[in-house]
Order: sequence, then C-alpha cells, then structure tokens
Amino acid sequence: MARVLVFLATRNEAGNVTSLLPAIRERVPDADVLVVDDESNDGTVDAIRSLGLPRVTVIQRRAGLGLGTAHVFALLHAMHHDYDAIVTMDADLSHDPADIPVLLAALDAGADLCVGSRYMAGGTCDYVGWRRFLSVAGNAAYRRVLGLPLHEFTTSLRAFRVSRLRSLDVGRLISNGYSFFTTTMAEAAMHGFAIAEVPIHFHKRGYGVSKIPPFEIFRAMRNLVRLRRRMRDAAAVLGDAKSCMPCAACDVPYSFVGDGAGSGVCVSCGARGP
Ligand SMILES: Nc1nc2c(ncn2[C@@H]2O[C@H](COP(=O)(O)OP(=O)(O)OP(=O)(O)O)[C@@H](O)[C@H]2O)c(=O)[nH]1
Ligand SMILES: [Mg+2]
Repeated sequence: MARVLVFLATRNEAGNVTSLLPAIRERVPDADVLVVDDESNDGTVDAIRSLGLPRVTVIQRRAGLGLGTAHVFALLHAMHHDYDAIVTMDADLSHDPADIPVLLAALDAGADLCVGSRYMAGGTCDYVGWRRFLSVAGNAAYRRVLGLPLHEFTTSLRAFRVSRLRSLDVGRLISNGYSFFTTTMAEAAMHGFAIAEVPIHFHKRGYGVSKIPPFEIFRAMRNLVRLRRRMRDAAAVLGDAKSCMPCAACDVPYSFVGDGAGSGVCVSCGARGP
C-alpha cells in the first residue's frame, strides 16, 4: 500500500499517546497519522503536539459527538485525501503498532478489510472476568446471528482498502458509539468486501479509564437485531452508496453525511441539516 493513513480516536489519552505515536512512526514510517480528539481535558492534544512529529493531523471536535462519528470522519478523510489504506486503532495502548504492517500485508495480499482478531486461533486478550465474558459472548453472538465466518467484530484495529470504502453508504455506518464497529463489519460483508482476520494480542489499556458507557451492552443487542434484519434484506437495499458533501457550518469539504435531499449530519461539527 503506497499511501497509508493511521487513525486514532482520543478522549483523555495523554498518558498513552506520547509512547503510541512514536511507536506507530517506527512501525510505519511513511504513514500519515490522523487523530480525532473530542475535547480531552487531560492535555492529550498538547501531549501530541509536544512530540513535534511531522505528518500528524489533529482534528479537535466538541465533546459528545461520539466514537462512531470520529471513525466515520476518518474514513471520509481517507477517501477525500485519496489514501490507499486506512488503519484504525485505539489510542490507549490496547493495540500494538507492530500489528499495523501485518494488517497492511493482508491488504496487499488481496483483502479489502483486515481485522485484528483476539478470538481467532492464535489471538489473545487481556480481559478477565465479566469484561472477558461479555467480549467473548458478544463476538460469538455476532458470528452466529450475522452468519459471517469471522471471530472478531468489536475491536477497532482494522485496515481498509480505501477504494472499496467508496461503495459503502457511510450514512449507514453512523450509529451510537461502539456499534460503529459491528455495523462496519456487517456492511462490508454485505457489500462483498474480501475480509481477512489476523491474530493479535489485545492488551489492557495503558493509562486512564475506559469510556464505554454502562448501557452499551443494550445498544449492542439492539444493533445486532437491526443488522440481522438488514442482512436478510441485503439484496434489496444494496447499491445505495451516497457521496458526502461539504458542511456549510464548519466548511470541512467532505464531512456532511446526508440523504441526498439535504438532511443529514456533519461528523466534524455535529451540525444537522437542512
Ligand atoms: N474522539 C473520541 N474518541 C473516543 C471517544 N470515546 C472513546 N474514545 C477513544 O476510543 C478508543 C477506545 O475507547 P476505550 O475507552 O479504550 O474503550 P475500550 O477499548 O472498548 O475499553 P477499555 O478496554 O476499557 O479500554 C480510545 O482511544 C478512546 O480514547 C469519543 O467519544 N470520542
Ligand atoms: Mg480501550
């Protein structure tokens, strides 16, 4: 992959980004980095800037826009700037930058989407107790209900072939918070992406605290039912890719995700239209 973008969503990750960004640069020296930060109040953005690394873009959004729209913004950014591949990952040291070249190699070998997998053979995860149970059971439920031969649906460590992203209606990827990750897997499968998995070791987060809301499990269950229905109707609903537009409120030229008739939402500033 010639032009690669590595994407991190951050909310209060100052203690982690100072080691993560140099490690990314070491593993993929030619890649650009995009960070979308939603009003961290622990100095995350200053910590990133103090590193003085070239080719790191930081987008600062207001708090509350959510993790899912941060990822949608990154996919749109990668398409708008004609990257060949985008790699997404958490910024809390759970994902190892050493896995990035492995994901990219899978794209070079023909995959359109490669997922870092904790639960395929060879993958491991530091979660214990209730958190581990929820994660294992959730991924098994997605595998079974969606009928996809994959072992990982919920972690963010992924590489996408950007040219293939253009076939997706990104409006459909906008979902509350963490449901973005499962929704992306289902939409990619419905659109015929060649999906690969590679085993990873998932570490407990470095510094700071988790941002997963306590009610996320209920959102995940509702999303699973919704995706199952959509996959049943997939033949009827495919072919609905829509382009994204400039946002009149914040002037980002690609961040307004609309329905074509003018109504929609901006994943950069949150403005709604019309
Ligand atoms: N921009 C942005 N980033 C977010 C938001 N919520 C979480 N993040 C980031 O998304 C990544 C994953 O969030 P975590 O809180 O680590 O969630 P998790 O990895 O599922 O949970 P833990 O295992 O407890 O760490 C981290 O890099 C967070 O900083 C948000 O609302 N906006
Ligand atoms: Mg985490």
